[in-house]
Amino acid sequence: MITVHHLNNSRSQRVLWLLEELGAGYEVKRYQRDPQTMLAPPALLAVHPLGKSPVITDGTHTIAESGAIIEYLVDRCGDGRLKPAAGSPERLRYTYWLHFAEGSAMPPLLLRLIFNRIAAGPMPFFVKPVARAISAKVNEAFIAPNLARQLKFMESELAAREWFVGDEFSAADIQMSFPLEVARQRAGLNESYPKLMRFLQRIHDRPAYQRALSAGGAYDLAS
Ligand SMILES: N[C@@H](CCC(=O)N[C@@H](CS)C(=O)NCC(=O)O)C(=O)O
Repeated sequence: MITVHHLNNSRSQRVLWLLEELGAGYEVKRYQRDPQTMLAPPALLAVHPLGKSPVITDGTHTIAESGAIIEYLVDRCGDGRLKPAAGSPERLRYTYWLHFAEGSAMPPLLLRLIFNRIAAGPMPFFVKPVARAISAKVNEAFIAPNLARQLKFMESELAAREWFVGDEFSAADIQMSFPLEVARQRAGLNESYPKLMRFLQRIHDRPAYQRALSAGGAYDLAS
C-alpha cells in the first residue's frame, strides 16, 4: 500500500491528485503545519530526515521530493499513462517542466513569501523601516522581474499547445500546478495571463483534482 504523508496546504496535494488520476490505491497520513511558523510537525522527521512534505512510503521505499515521487508513481502505476513515449519531443518537454516547477518556478515564489514576511513581521519599531526598505529593494531588483519573466514565458508556452507538454494532459501539468496556484496567490497571476488562468480552471474542473481535495482537506495557500 502506498502511504502519502500529507501536510495540509502543501505540495503533497499534487501527489494525491496524481494518484487519483492514476486510479491507484493509497492511504493518507495527515500532518498539520504549526499555525504560527507554518513549519511541518516534527513527526515528519520520523518519515524522512528532512521532515518535509510530500513524502511517500511504499513497502520498504521512502521517497521524497515531488518530482521524484511523480516519476516513481507514474512508472509504478501509470501503465504508460500521463508520460510521453521515450525519445519523443514531448518527452523532452515533459522532463523540462517536471524540473522547471521546483528548480526555477518555486525559488522566486518562496523568496516573495519570505520577504513579504520580513516586511510585515513583528520587530522593534526602529528596525521596521530598514527591513521594509531592504525587502522592497530585493523585490524590485530581483524577485518581481523574475516572476514577471517566468509568467510571460509560461503563458507563451500555453499559447502554443493545450497543456505544458503538448495536446495531452500529463503528470508534468500536475507538477506545474503548484507554482501556478502559488503565483495566483502571491505573484500577480491574474486575468492578464488568460492561458495560465484557463489552465488553472481546467485542472480544477478535473474530477480527480476534486477527489484529491476531498482526500487532502481544505487547501488555502499562504500569500
Ligand atoms: N522541493 C521539495 C520541497 C518540499 C517542501 O518544501 N515542502 C514544504 C511544503 S509545500 C514543507 O514541507 N514545508 C514545511 C517545512 O519546511 O517545515 C519538493 O518538491 O518536494
